[in-house]
Formats: sequence, structure tokens, C-alpha cells
Amino acid sequence: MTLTLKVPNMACSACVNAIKFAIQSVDSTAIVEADTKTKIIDIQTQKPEDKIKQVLADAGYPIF
Ligand SMILES: [Cu+2]
Repeated sequence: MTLTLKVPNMACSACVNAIKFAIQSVDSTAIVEADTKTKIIDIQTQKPEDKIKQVLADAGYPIF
């Protein structure tokens, strides 16, 4: 499953690393592609969207 989410707080490569780390903490096989210009991340994961959104919110990157 691929999720496409917009993460308004994602500003730089450190944010991308934090987001990847947060997602991979719940799904170590997840593949995360992020674009800091568009604030869009594409995530290939087996976890439900709600779970991914929750870990991102917990990491300081809420999805609106
Ligand atoms: Cu940043």
C-alpha cells in the first residue's frame, strides 16, 4: 500500500530524517519518499494510514 500525505511542518532534510525514523519505528520495511518543496511524502507500508498519521503527529508532524 502506498500512502501519499501532506506534512506542512516538514521543512528540511532533518525533518525528512525524523519522519523516516518515526515511520520506520513502527514499520522497519517502510519506504519513505519525501519532497520538502511540496511537503508531500509517499510511504510504502503495510501499516494502516491511521497508525502512520498517529506516529507522525507524535513526532511533531501532524497531518491536517
Ligand atoms: Cu527540518
